[in-house]
Amino acid sequence: MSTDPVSTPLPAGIEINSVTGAVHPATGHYVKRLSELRALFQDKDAFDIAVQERDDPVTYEVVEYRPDRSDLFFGTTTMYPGHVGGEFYMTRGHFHERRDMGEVYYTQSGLGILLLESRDGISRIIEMKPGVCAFIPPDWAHRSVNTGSEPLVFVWVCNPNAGHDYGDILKRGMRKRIIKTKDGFNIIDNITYA
Ligand code: PAN
Ligand code: ZN
Repeated sequence: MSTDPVSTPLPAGIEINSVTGAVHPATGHYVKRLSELRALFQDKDAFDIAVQERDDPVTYEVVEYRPDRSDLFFGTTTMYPGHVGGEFYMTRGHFHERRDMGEVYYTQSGLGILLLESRDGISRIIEMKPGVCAFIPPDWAHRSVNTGSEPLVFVWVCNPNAGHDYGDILKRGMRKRIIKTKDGFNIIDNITYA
């Protein structure tokens, strides 16, 4: 096999700031504000008040480095701390469109929970803390939750063709919710799971 630069990407070293999640150079970036995440939280009254009182804060942001013509891409997700009516800030959560493609989440800073759910409804959690590299098997839904008081920053690595399927999780939710307690968190059943 040749390494024709026209058909294969070249090696690159990308700087990742483990505290801010900044990626340099980056090829893409988006932010999610709290108001975009209403469907996720159980307590809609607390949600509406939180959006207004907190001035619709950025809840998480995603930065990516996507080489052309590669079978891998990676980036960071930075999740800010907070909760809505005791339910910690979380990502939307998704399955991959490609059911044969998993992912890796490597936590850089902060504390959280990676909530996983198989198609047949098995729930698993993986603690997110610096040094823990989580393996997300193909066809497991995944959502991250910041249970700490600092930003939760993790690096993810995936196939660029994996795609995101948000529909199922958005419609029915996940089976578990992560709730704030006096000195940590609790995992409870989601009573609105459809
Ligand atoms: C991650 C997620 C990112 C944001 O890059 O997309 O953490 O979470 P949501 O996409 O669920 O809002 C990933 O898992 N990519 O496949
Ligand atoms: Zn994913």
